[in-house]
Amino acid sequence: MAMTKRERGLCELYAEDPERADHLVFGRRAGADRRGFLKGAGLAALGAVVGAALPFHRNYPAGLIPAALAETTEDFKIQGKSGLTLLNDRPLNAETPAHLLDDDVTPVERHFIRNNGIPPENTGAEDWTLKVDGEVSTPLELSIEDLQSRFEVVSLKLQLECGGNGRASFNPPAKGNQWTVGAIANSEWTGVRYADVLKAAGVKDSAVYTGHIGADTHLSGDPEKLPISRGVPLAKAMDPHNLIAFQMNGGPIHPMNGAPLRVVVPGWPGSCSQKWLRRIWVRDQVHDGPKMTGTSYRVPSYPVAPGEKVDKKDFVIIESMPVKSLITFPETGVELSGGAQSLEIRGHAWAGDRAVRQVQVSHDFGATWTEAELSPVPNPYAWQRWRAQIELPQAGYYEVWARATDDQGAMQPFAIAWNPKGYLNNSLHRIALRVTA
Ligand SMILES: Nc1nc2c(c(=O)[nH]1)N[C@H]1C(S)=C(S)[C@@H](COP(=O)(O)O)O[C@H]1N2
Ligand SMILES: [Mo]
Repeated sequence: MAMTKRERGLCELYAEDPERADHLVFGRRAGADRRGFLKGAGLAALGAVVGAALPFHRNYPAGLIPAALAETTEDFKIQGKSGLTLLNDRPLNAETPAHLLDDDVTPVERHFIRNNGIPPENTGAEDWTLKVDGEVSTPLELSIEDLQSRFEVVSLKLQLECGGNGRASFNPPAKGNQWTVGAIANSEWTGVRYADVLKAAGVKDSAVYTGHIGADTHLSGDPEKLPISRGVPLAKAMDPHNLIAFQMNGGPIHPMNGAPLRVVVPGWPGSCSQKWLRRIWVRDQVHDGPKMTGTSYRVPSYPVAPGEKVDKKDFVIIESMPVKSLITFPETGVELSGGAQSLEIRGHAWAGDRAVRQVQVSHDFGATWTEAELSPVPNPYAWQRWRAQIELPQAGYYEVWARATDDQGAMQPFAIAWNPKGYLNNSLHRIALRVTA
């Protein structure tokens, strides 16, 4: 099923020629001030487009697509999931609208799905086995019961984000699933520490990387081909927060999220977290399974211009994901009555291998920022709740923007650092609000 999305055309219009796009959408005069200064017919047209007057219109940047126009709501039904937006049905890919990610722990039915191939039909736990081999002194073959009895069982809230989350906003567009903001989740995973299992197998000095093999099959139907097989460097593999998980939120893992056994390597691209896990192959070289090589889950090693051609040899493997935040309340597009008012904004923030230091919110197109209150993290690698109170001075159209800063001072940018495959978009999240008198 191919989905045509409304904002695609708008994004392309803006990609080609932002000034002309402003002119077409708002009637803003060509040659008018680049830094937003809408007046006369332009301002009236922008107001008509977003359905309200713009109290902070003077700050509205030129060439910016209003958040009110970049919304999609396309529900699809899959057993045990609700409210997700379908991006592709073969392989199945579905994301979660931001307002449905408001819970501290993401409910199973709202955890996004990112499949590269065809999920296995049999996901029963009874006869499932995990093999650990390669550069180890004692290769292992373990049932799920073996894992539970031989190793300490732990539960952690862990954020899992697809490396391509945010791809839909790339200009020029990048091929692949057009994730907007919802390929992120923070469920509670129960399992054994990945590191404990490696230690039990006895990692040899020759080991440098792990490789994961799952039970899903290639779209082509070729049984010799794996849809995806990625891994992590040994040092990351040994982090005690990586799990080999057999439960999700205290119950069974959803079949589309990797039942009955999966890896969860938080903070790195979701693709490191193999679902339907059958084998961990400890390697004496960087793992070279499907989607480890070429341009998959890789970015240029230096900044590139939008649309620039990049030599394959200049791509490097993505490791930690960058600092990011999401506004989960209110829902974008919400209409509030009563004119001037105070409003709570809330969401989550996370920062890959790093910690979140600060979250700020703006409701005047970035002219001023309000500090959000940040809740303590329940365990490392969980996302963090933040809340901010904003004052809306009058009826009109507002955008609320949120940006997080990590513990090394890296801040979410306003613009996207473009790369050919559309990875790592951590530009700030924007929502639209309308206030009526
Ligand atoms: N076996 C297997 N594991 C996989 C994938 C896959 O297609 N097959 N997709 C990966 C990718 S790209 C991501 S982002 C995460 C998504 O996990 P989820 O579908 O549970 O949200 O799973 C990863 N693990
Ligand atoms: Mo992914």
